[in-house]
Amino acid sequence: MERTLSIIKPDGVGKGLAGEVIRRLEQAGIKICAMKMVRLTLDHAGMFYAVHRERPFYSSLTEFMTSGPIIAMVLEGENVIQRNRELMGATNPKEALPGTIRRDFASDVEKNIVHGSDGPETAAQEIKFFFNDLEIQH
Ligand code: IDP
Ligand code: MG
Repeated sequence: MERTLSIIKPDGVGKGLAGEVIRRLEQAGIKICAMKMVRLTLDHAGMFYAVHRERPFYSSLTEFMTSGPIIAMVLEGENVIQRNRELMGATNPKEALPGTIRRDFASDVEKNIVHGSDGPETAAQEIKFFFNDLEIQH
């Protein structure tokens, strides 16, 4: 059994897509074992995306991530890291497959509706960033 962190980004919440994203996760048989709505500060967005610090889009990305509330979720299931990434689609919605969340709803490569951890180590780190053990259902 594997866990991953999913985020509905400010554009997803703002466009009223939280229900649609959650519906797709549930329909895929993925268990949601934690959920909260938060608004990140610039410091927290910077820490969350620290791996992208040197990238040209870092400051725009971190500002975007603070532009409104986000919904963070812990997902659980077999191979859920990869399965969530498949539901999300490629980072750039133009390259994402039809039927994926990003292809169906994202406006551009930055405002791409959802985040999903990319591997077991980042998943563990990212889950800890948002949730303590008491907040995660077993
Ligand atoms: P991922 O979210 O598909 O894992 P990453 O490469 O980890 O993609 O990038 C993190 C986030 O940074 C993306 O989801 C997107 O919001 C933003 N981003 C990635 N590449 C670009 C870019 O070339 N221009 C603007 N924003 C980008
Ligand atoms: Mg990533």
